[in-house]
Amino acid sequence: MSYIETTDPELFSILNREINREESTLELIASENFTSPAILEMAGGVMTNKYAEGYPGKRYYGGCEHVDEAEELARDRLKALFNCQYANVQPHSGSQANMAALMTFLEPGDTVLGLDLSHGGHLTHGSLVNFSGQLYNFISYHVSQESGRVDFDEVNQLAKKHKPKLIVCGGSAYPRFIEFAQFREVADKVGAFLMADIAHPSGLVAAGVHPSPMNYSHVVTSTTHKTLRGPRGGIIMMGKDFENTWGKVVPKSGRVKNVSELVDSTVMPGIQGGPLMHIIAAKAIAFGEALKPDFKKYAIQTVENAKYMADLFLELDYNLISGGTDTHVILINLSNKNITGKQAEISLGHAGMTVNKNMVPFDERSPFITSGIRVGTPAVTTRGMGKHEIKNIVHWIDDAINSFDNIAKLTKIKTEINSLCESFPIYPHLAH
Ligand code: DSN
Repeated sequence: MSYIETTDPELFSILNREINREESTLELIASENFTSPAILEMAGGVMTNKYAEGYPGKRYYGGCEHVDEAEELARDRLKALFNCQYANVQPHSGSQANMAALMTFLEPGDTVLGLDLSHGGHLTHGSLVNFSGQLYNFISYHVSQESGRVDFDEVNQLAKKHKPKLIVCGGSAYPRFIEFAQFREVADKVGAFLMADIAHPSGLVAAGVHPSPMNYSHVVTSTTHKTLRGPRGGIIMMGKDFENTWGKVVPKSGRVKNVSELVDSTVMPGIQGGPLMHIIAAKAIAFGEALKPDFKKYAIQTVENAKYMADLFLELDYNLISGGTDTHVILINLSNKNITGKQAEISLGHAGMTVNKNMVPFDERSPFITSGIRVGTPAVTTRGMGKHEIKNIVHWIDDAINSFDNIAKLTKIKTEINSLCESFPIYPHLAH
């Protein structure tokens, strides 16, 4: 029985429409996924009621004995998953995780290098409309026009010229492995910290199908809901904690000895108050799931599906940034297909496939129109789809792009997709 159905039919019907949308369409947004029913249950559980400002064993509120257990388990599992010495599971989101990491290592006005948003970076990597670009002197590096990969000649030049205090690597639309070792080499040359934002590939890193940043980065941030397949949230990790004696991390308090203590205090009380304990407990479930062998199979299949999808797109004369993918992300420049990213997003939406329009490197269109789309395989792989379905999906995408003004054709594709989706249910226990 649903309590929402009885107490708030209006919201119940909205919820059911969303369940039906998720079940009956193909989710191809690279940053989305479907959590397990266990994670959904915990995220909707009673721990939402608990105030627990502080950290396990050091809270500002009574009655924290059980949420302490959940947070300790989340931290321990996260450390085991990424083989790291320090973990903070409290950031409410990836942006909060990045804000805390930057505020730990930097003072306002410090110089930082980050990947340009329109070349695959992220808002929190120095965009002027974001706190990062407003508080710090971010200098953007780019991908090379020829290879679509990070232009390390430029990164080296910028590092030499601007002497950044920190370099951020990673992004939201970068189809290739993040080059942690190369970034660390640049950082060492100029005495900069290296921060790796692995929000996108963290599930692949956990499963060992993407290189790990832990031995190269001073600090690592991620979301928990993309390839990692947990509840929506953020995390901060350090492969190895180090003493605050490097002379560059400014002590926020005389009592702080290690950098991990600085990160903890920057998250809370620095930028957040009460942690979302229901979400932290749900993160613990997700990390537990990711430690199991099935998760590795899922991560391998996610990348295989993306590589196969990329090959099929290339056969159909699509222009893929960097010529393919190493991960779950494919970034397509649609300029040779006479359609904008915005038109493609709308057309695919009518056909029952969800993607997002995306700037491509050197894009001449605005972020509201764009020349590209970003496509990802984590969610369809979680549903159990493999090569056979991927082949159909690419043909449907191609048809929807070629027939973007033909509503009858798009509706026919949607019917076929609805029928495929019925064979790959996500949450049968929620069906009405
Ligand atoms: N919005 C996320 C994404 O789609 O990649 C990044 O924060």
